[in-house]
Amino acid sequence: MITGNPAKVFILSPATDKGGTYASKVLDAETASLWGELNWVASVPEGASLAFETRSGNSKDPGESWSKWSAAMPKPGKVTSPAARYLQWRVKMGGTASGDSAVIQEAEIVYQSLNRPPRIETLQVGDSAGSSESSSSNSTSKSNGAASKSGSTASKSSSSESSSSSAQKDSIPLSWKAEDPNGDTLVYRLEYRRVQETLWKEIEKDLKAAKHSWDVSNLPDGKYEVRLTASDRLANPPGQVGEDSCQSEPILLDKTAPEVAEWTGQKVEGNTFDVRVLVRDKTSRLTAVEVILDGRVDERLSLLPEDGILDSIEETFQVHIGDLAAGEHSISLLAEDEEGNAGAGYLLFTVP
Ligand SMILES: [Ca+2]
Ligand SMILES: [Ca+2]
Ligand SMILES: [Ca+2]
Repeated sequence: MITGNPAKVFILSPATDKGGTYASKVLDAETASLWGELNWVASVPEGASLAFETRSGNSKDPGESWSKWSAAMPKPGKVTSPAARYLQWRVKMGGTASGDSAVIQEAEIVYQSLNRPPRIETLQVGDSAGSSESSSSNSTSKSNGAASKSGSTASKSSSSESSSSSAQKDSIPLSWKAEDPNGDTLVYRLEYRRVQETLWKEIEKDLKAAKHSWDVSNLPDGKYEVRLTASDRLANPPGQVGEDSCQSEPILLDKTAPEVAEWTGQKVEGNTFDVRVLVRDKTSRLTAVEVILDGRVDERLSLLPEDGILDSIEETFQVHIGDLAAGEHSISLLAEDEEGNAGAGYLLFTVP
C-alpha cells in the first residue's frame, strides 16, 4: 500500500477590497510542492468580474527566480505555476457601474510535497566499541621433529607443536544513519563483494531497522566491501521512488590464526640454545610474536623479526636463550595477526 505524502490545503483569506487588485502574502509549503486545484466560492454581482493569478518560486521573497504571474483564472481550476516551495496569488476584481464588486467567501489551493530521495549519512562496518567477543575455533597440529645434532652432541631430543585460536566473530555488526527529507519510512538493502569482484551479492533486503548482523561464517578470509541502499518506496508510487546508496571502505576479514610454520637450526651449545622459526599468516600482517621459556608466562619476551620490522604476513625470528640449566626445557611461541587471531607453537629441547 502506498501511504504517500497526503495533499495539503492553503485556506486563502478572503479579499474584501472593493475592486482593484489584492495580492496575498507568500505561502510557504515548506518543501518543493506540486500545485493542484485552486477553488473559491464568491458572489459576483451582474457586471462585476473576478480572476485569480498565481506565481511560484523557491526563494522566500518573489524575485527574478520566480515564475511570471499565470494567465488570469476567471473560474476555479488547476494552478499552472511550476512546482516550487513558495506560492503567491492575487485576485483582480472589476466593479459594476454602481460600485458593487465581487465578494469571495472562501478560497483554497491544494498542493502536494514532491518526493525527495533519502540520504545516507553514515555506514559503519564492525563494532566501534571494539568488543571483540570471540567465537573461537581451535585447531591443533602436531609434528614431532627429529633432534637436531648440528653443532652439538648434547641435544638428545626435541619436539614441537602448534595451536591457534580465532578472535574474529562469525558475524560483523553493520549500522547506519539515513534520513528522508519528506519523513518517509525507509527500507534498506545490504550487499557485499570481495574487492576486485564486480558483482554485488545480497546480504539482506527489506530491512526496516538501521542495523544488521552480517553472517560471515561461510566467507573465506579476504578484503570485502559492503553497499547499503536506502529506498522510500513504501511511501511513494512507482516512478517517484527515491534511493541513496553508500559503499564502505574495504574491510579485512581474517578468521584464521597465524601458524608457527617451521623450526630450523636448533642448536644447544654449552648452556645456550638457538633456533630459527618461521611464522606465517594467510591473510593479515603479524602484529605480535612473543616467546615464553619453560612456561614462565610472566617473563614472556617480544620478538623482533630478522628483518627488524613486523610488517608482513610472514616473518622469521632468531631465538637465542642463555643461562640454561641442564635438563629439559620448552619454549612456546605466541603469534597474533591484525585481527587478533592468536596462534601458538611449542618446542621441547634438552640441555645436557
Ligand atoms: Ca522521500
Ligand atoms: Ca589471520
Ligand atoms: Ca618484516
